[in-house]
Amino acid sequence: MSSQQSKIALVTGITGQDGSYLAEQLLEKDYRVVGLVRRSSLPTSSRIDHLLGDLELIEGELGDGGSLTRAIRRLQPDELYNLGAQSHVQVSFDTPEYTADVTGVGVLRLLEAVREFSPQTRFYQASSSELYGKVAEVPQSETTVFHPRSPYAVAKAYAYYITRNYREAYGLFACNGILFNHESPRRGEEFVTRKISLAAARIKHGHQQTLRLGNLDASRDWGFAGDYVRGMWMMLQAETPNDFVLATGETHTVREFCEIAFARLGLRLQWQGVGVDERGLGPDGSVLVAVDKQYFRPSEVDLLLGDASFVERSLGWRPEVGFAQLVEKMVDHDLEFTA
Ligand code: NAP
Ligand code: F7E
Repeated sequence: MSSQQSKIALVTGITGQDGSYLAEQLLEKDYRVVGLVRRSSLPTSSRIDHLLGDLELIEGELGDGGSLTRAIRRLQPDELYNLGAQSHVQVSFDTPEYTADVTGVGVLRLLEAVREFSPQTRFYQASSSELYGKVAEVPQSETTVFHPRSPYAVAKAYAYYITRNYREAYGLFACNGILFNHESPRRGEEFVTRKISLAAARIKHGHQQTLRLGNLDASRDWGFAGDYVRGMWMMLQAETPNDFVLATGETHTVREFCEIAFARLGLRLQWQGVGVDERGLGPDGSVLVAVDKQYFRPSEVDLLLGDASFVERSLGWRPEVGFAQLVEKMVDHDLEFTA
């Protein structure tokens, strides 16, 4: 395809985990990829530095409708992937109003600009399994009722419904991808999987001694981000717009994630409270995982397990990377990263 015929994709949140994988995949498909980035005093492009020669970046802020409208009006993108958000659940308890504005109302700002200036644009909204919260059934599918448990999840509920509403009211091609947790070596360091893979690597190198975590019994359906961004693209190629769950269909606890991560590096784990010495180490130098209340949330999501059979039936999507493979991929990366 020549560059004149290339489809244009606008990606918000391009500097984040998913944005970087999606940009790679779109460039491989010969898209013209434009990323919306917010101004910052220091560069935030570490995840996309290897792509900078092939990408276009424009400044924009989900809290500022004018900047979004200008970008959409000028570009007239074929596809718009809204991955930008204040995406951390615990942070949303400390900044609920900001989270509502960026993660919730930001979606309305984008949809209004699309409706007004680029109604042919196909729109992807990054919805989340956090919508299920205190789950009404196991596993969770497109028909499971929502019970959000954090300001983040409530903001995502607004975003989900306004996306559906613009599809029904104005006929926009607008899809919600209800994605269960997905991780990678590019995952933010404040999310539990990356915190564990980094800690395991640093402990192996002798740079860190113990690991402090919150709720070890929380259970998540964890997949690989590269698989999930492939699903985002597939949703926007469908004949008709719809809402789709992406998940692996397996759930594992934070404790299990730790066990596989530390075993990968030949490190033995010692859970808090059993035979710990004055340095915080377990017997024979085994590594201590301590529970720290500061990481507990005011209301927790105990268990998520997704049913992705609808997307498999209708679009043929299924994940390729399994749980143990994901953990090992992250730990292997971080062993080198922290050397
Ligand atoms: P992430 O790594 O935290 O990236 C978030 C992105 O949003 C970053 O590029 C960030 O830019 C940008 N952003 C934050 N505030 C913004 C603002 N006010 N205006 C414009 N951009 C802003 O998130 P992710 O893991 O890639 O997730 C992508 C999307 O999927 C998010 O909407 C998230 O809520 C949702 N989601 C994620 C998961 C998951 O397991 N990863 C599951 C379901 C849904 P900076 O680099 O400048 O901070
Ligand atoms: O927590 C528990 C914590 O912060 C997972 C976001 O991408 O996925 C992500 O949200 C679980 C929770 O992710 C620590 O209490 C224990 O039960 O890695 P997390 P999350 O809250 O599931 C969803 C689908 C999104 O949409 C979000 O954008 O792990 N946990 N100890 C801990 N969590 C953290 N962060 N840190 C700990 O020390």
